[in-house]
Amino acid sequence: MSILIQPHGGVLKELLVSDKEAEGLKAKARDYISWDLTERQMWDVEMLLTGAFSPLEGFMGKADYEACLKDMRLANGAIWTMPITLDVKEDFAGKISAGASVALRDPEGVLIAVLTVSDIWTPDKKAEAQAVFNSTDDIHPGINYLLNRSNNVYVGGRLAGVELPSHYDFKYLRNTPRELRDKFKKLGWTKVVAFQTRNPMHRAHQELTFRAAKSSEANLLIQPVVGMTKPGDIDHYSRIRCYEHLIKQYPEQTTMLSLLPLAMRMGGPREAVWHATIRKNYGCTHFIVGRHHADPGNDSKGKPFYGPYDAQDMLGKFQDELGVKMVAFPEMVYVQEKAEYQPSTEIEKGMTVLNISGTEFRRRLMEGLDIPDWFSYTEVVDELRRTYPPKKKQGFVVFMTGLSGSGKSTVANALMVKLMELGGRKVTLLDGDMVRKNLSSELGFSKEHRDLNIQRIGFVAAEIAKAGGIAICCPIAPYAATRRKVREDVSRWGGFIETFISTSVETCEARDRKGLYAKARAGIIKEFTGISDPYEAPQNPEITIDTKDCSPDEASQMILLKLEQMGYIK
Ligand code: PPS
Repeated sequence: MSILIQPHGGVLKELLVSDKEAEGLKAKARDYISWDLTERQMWDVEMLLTGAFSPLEGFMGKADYEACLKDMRLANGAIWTMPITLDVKEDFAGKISAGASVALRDPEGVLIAVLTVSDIWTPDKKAEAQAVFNSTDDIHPGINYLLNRSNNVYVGGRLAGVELPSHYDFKYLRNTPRELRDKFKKLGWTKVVAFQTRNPMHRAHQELTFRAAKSSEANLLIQPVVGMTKPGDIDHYSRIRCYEHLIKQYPEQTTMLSLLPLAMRMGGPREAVWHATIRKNYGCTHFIVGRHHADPGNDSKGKPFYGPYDAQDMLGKFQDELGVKMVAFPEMVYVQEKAEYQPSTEIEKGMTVLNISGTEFRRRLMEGLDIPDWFSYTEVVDELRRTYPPKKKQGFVVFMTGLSGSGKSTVANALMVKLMELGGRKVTLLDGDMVRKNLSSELGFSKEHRDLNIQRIGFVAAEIAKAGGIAICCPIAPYAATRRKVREDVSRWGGFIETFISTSVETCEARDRKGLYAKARAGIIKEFTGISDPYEAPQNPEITIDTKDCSPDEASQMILLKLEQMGYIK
């Protein structure tokens, strides 16, 4: 079957109402119940309102959701591979019913859109994970978000857009699908091949995009994702400064850089089809899919979630019907004898192939090591070095976790003094009791309150790491998913050293310095960790210390050695 390619896209469902209607909605919305959009929902709403998610006209109702999970289509048969749902808390869902109008607001309270509710339901999230991601292993960022971060009830319904979420950065690189289609038309670009990326681009990417444009006889759109990407990715500000250096290396008039406000799910094959659908909405005719497209990496047993070419196989099945042609590429590698990049599948025998993996590149960056010219442009590397100073200059967080009385605070105090003695960075101690007094005085010890307490500690610690300082945290932090969230937040800016103070409950109870275990046993203190409340021991902490076997001096020395081994202190 030949592919029906529509230059400048298919039907766009733009959901923003006219200025006059928007004024009317703003007035009416004062009486509507409000939902404060989460970060991911903000990105989804922006994509919906601009028509980037056409043919969706709002958050999916139950029939579309079920068809999407089962058949990768909407209920009317249109291809749609990724569920786009509005997740809300149970108590909020209890206050609305079908037909209700909900004011969707940004974190500052600005009205973004009005949702007319069609469906409200409680999804089986594990079944969703299995259907969409082919796994329930929450080491996968998309599954982690679904199972551990999203709210439990889904609300579907049409959207009437009042205004797009505002962005103050790189405005000149932000285009709606309508704007891009119009630009392509004006420039006479009838064939456009889109390149998606969430990483800085180096010479291999440049060669790949050159070849893709050449082989499809199309103009090139470099459209990096600036919404949510994989935790640990390089921030979009630094990446865009890099793309702006790189774009100068392309022939003028052939290539355009534009930002994509998408929250990725790292869903491999399904995600590739979704990305291609989105590109059609932006007026592209071709879409590049390389190795490991939107790949989440390995599962908790070390096995890849998806095969390297699963995404290409999946889009291959849908491209004709979708009307977007896939430009499939193997990995590009550098051939030393030829001093050029070539597809890994086309290398002649006896040639020397050079490659630097993403992990190796980051290691070199972090350790201030050489990055060869054949790999990247000096301007790009310099830009990244500005963002990622070597580890010995970065901030970091020593996050201790363990039972009450396990010795966290004592070790933390000893460590703080030793780090201050070393000098070079400011050190802040966020002790459990201290935080509860100063930051979380209204909180108790329910799961919800404990999570809130740890999120606050994580927020402050991440800010300290961002500013290049050291934070030592020592809460109980009994829940693994919450600790993981803190790790993700901190890792954006610096090191995260999870330190499991593994002292057993028997030892802690025998010590019972504050007399709390006795009170917990007597039932005077409820929900006491280790006695009447759970503690999920870390599975892969950077360091484990049992204070039964060592003094605070020795324990803090062990942490210092670990920090030195990891490169954070000299
Ligand atoms: S949590 O779960 O991380 O929010 O707990 P955290 O803020 O670290 O707890 C700080 C101290 O509160 C005392 N305490 C309790 N701990 C556990 N369970 C219950 N129900 C409880 N009630 C009070 C306890 O002494 C914790 O101090 P540490 O420093 O860990 O001994």
